[in-house]
Amino acid sequence: MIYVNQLGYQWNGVKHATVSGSRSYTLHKENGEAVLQGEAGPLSTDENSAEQVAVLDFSSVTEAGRYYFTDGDGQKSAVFPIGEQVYDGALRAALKMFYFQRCGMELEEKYAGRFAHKTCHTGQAYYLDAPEKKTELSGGWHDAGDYGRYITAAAVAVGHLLYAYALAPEAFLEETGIPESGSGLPDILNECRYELDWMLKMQDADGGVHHKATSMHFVDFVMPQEDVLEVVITPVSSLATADLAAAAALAARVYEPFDAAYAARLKEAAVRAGDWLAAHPDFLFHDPQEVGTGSYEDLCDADERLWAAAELYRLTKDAAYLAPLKQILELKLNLTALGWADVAGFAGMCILTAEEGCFDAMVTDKFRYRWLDEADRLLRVAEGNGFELAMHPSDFIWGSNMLVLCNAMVLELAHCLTGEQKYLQGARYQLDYIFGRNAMDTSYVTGQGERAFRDPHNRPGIADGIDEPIPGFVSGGPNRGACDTKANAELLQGVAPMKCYADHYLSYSTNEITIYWNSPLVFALAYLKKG
Ligand code: G3I
Ligand code: 9MR
Ligand code: ZN
Repeated sequence: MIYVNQLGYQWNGVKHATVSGSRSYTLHKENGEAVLQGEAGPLSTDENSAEQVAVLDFSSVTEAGRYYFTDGDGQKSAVFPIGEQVYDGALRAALKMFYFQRCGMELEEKYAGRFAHKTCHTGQAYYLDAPEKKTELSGGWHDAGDYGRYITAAAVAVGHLLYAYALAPEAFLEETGIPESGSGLPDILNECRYELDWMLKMQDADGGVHHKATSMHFVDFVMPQEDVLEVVITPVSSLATADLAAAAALAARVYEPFDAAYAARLKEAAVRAGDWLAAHPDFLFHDPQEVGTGSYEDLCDADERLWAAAELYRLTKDAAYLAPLKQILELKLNLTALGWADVAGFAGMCILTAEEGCFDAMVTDKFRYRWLDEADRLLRVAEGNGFELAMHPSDFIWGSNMLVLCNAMVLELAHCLTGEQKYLQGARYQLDYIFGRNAMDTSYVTGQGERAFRDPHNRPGIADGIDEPIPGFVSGGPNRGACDTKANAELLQGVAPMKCYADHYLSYSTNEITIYWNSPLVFALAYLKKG
């Protein structure tokens, strides 16, 4: 087999595919004409896929057009283009995904096309701790294939998106076709505001932030407006409070030039959450067992507090935030992590992109050193296999595609810090994997690429009766610990990590979608567009 990036390759850029099994290849134009023939290799065993693979370099082909490969056995690869700006459609679709996740508003046909649906989840929500107390809680994005709304997941998604905008604003000039388009705000900020407004509703007057708002159990596969289960708000956690402090402080900074009043509101909420954190120094998270939806269990809030301290300091320059920041930095944290559980990498983004002199050199140097160290490690891992993928077998966990995409983000920030092309190229290889250069021969974004996955675990996409999936959604991807009816230990016995995947809507542990799996794709593509 020959695995390719199904979205294609920039005409004048590096072009790598992966050959598997046999070394010989022929590149054809779409009409069949052979344009290049050769042997890649030598083959070596890739521990992630357990296949014999090698890199196939066809950078010499620069003529725009549509192509495919055949291997030694005549097997055809997916058809792919060589051209200009091959990712533009994917970036637009990946950002539009958040509109499709919107809760509490009708998705009108003029924006959602055939995926339009009526308003959902506008009833009053109640507090688990005080069931007689009810509140209006509409808005925000559905977290994933379920209809829950969870603060830690939300903050991370907003974090990826706002940093995408902050680092590559020129990638977001185009409107995405949402109700607020043309408001004067770039659409990525219109979209994030929809989530932020809901997040603010999850905060108490004393600054504490509730962990999640979901029904008591996951609803069946119904359209969102048909989910009439009551929404319950679970208790305040230090994780959610720190994440909201961080996301709101970051947002205050980003929205300031557009809307000073909104920025002030965000700042006030962030500072109030920061005050709550100072008054509650202990870890606080109680996941009520009677609420059977996602837990987003996380046993350490030091990294969330670190992100909050960094953003609050950068926003306010109040020295009170520096002590916790420096204290936490003494701990052994993964300073480049950008996922829902470990967020210290966002503190890194904040500190490393701040104006000169904002943070003292000790802090900045530590992050810079650790960031480049990690980026170099990723490059070494990628160089060691024929997919040029910066993953080890143990990295194929639930949501492995998030790891791939966050690795791309780490490499891109390394490029931003140093200007070194090797980091940018490393990031491109990670995107090659997402778009089909992988042992599943699958593009993990719906509607993007000839062999894109089609059957995500996503309630509206299943209940709408439409054959095609809603476009622009990233799959969680291969999971060696898969645990659903379509992918599990028994079915996957002896299956290589990169192949522990089932394109089936029942496979929530390999094929669900979430906001924080799409958001790093938006970042990665936006940064590449900027280059
Ligand atoms: O981090 C450990 C790693 O150290 C260990 O080696 C590995 C071996 O299994 O596991 C890793 O932990 C995994 C963790 O995700 C990593 O983030 C767990 O096994 C795995 O069960 C856990 O999965 C999470 C899943 O919920 C179940 O709790 C996913 O990350 C998380 O994205 C997912 O989130 C759900 C929400 O709860 C509900 N909404 C949908 C959403 C997406 O599926
Ligand atoms: O739809 C749910 C998904 O969002 C979660 O990630 C997953 C794991 O918590 O659970 C899904 O819901 C399933 C539930 O756990 C078990 N019964 C079937 C539900 C739908 O497949
Ligand atoms: Zn809803």
